[in-house]
Amino acid sequence: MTETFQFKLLATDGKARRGEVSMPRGTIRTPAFMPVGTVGTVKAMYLDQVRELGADIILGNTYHLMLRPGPERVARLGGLHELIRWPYPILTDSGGFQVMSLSGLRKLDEQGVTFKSHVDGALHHMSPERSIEIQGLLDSDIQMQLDECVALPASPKEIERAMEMSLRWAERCKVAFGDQPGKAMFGIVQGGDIPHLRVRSAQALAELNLKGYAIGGLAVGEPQEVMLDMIDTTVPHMPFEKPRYLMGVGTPDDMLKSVARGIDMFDCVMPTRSGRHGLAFTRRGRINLRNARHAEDMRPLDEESSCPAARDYSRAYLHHLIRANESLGGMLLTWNNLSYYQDLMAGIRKAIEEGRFADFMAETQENWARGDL
Ligand code: PRF
Repeated sequence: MTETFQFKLLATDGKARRGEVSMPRGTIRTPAFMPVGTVGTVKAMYLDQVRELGADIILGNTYHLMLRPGPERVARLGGLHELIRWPYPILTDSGGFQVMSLSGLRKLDEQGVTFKSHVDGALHHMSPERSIEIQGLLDSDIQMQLDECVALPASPKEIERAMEMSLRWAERCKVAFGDQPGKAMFGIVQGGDIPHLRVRSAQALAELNLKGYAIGGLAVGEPQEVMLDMIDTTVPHMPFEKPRYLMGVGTPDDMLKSVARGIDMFDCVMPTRSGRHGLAFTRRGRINLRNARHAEDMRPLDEESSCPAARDYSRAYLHHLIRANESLGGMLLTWNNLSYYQDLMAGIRKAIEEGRFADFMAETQENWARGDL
C-alpha cells in the first residue's frame, strides 16, 4: 500500500489501457467500474457482497450526503468509510450534476449554486470551495471539482459559458483541495458536443496538473455515436499518464467502446437501478424479468455465471418477486447485474494484458447479439 496517490500503466492494447491507481486505502485495477452508493449505500446490496464481486472503489454523492445526514455529522461519526463499513477507496461526485437533475428551484452563477433540497425544501448554497470542504469532511479519497453539466441539445453559447465557468471552478477547487498526497482531486472536461470546446477544456485542465481527469457532460441526451466522437476528440488532449474517468456511463456496450478509446474508469446507476426495476444484464444480453414469458421458466438467468443470483434461482421466481414488488427481487437482480459488470471489467483487463482486447470486444458483442439462451 502506498502513502501517495499514484497511477501506473501496466499494459496498453491499441488505445485501451490496463492500469492501477494506488492510494492509502487500496488499489483500483483499471479499467474499473465503480458501483454507485449515492446516499452511503449501494442500494439493495451488502458492501461485503460488492467487495466480493471485485469492486475496488465505490462512488458517493456530495449532494445527497450534504442534505442527509450532513457532512459535519458524517465527520463526527468518523467519516464515510467508517460509517458505512467500506474501508477501501471512495470517489465522491461534487454535487453540481445532481443539483441539476434532482433539486427543485436553483440558481447558478459564478459564486456557485443555490438550490432547494429535495428532502425538506430548505435552501442551500454550494460554492466550489464548499463542495471540496464537504468532500473532505466525508474523507473522500477521490474528490471531483464542482462543474456545470449542460443537458444536450443546448446552444453553443450556453455550452461555452458553462465550460469556461467549470474551468474557473476547477482552479478554485484545486486551491481549496491544496496538497493532500494520499488523495486526489480530479478535473472535469466539459464542452458538450462541440469539438473545439472539448479540446479547449481538456487542454486548460491539463495545465492545472491535477491527479486525474474526467469527461463530463456526456450521456446526457445525445446519441451514442456523438458521445463516442466526443471521447475521440477529447482523449488525445488528456494527459496520457493520468487516469481518465467517463462520468455516468454506461451500458456494457458503452463501456467496451469507451475502453477502446482510452477510458480507464466508469460509474453508472444502470446495473443497480435497472436491477431494482426488473432488468437483468447477462452474457447473452438483457432480460426483462417483468415480462410474462418468464412466468413458468424454471431455468436460471445463466448457469455459467460466477454469481449465485444468476445460477441458483429460476426466472419464474425472479419474475414473481419483481411482479410482487418484493425487495428480494431487486436484491437478486442487482447482485446479478453488479456481478456481470465486474466480470466484464475483469475480462476487459485480462484481454488488454494479453493483447487481445479487439477480439474480446467482438466476441462479447456477438454473444449479446445472439440473444437470450
Ligand atoms: N459532471 C459531474 N457528474 C456527472 C456528470 C457531469 O458532467 C455526468 C454526465 N454524464 C454524470 N455525473 N460532476
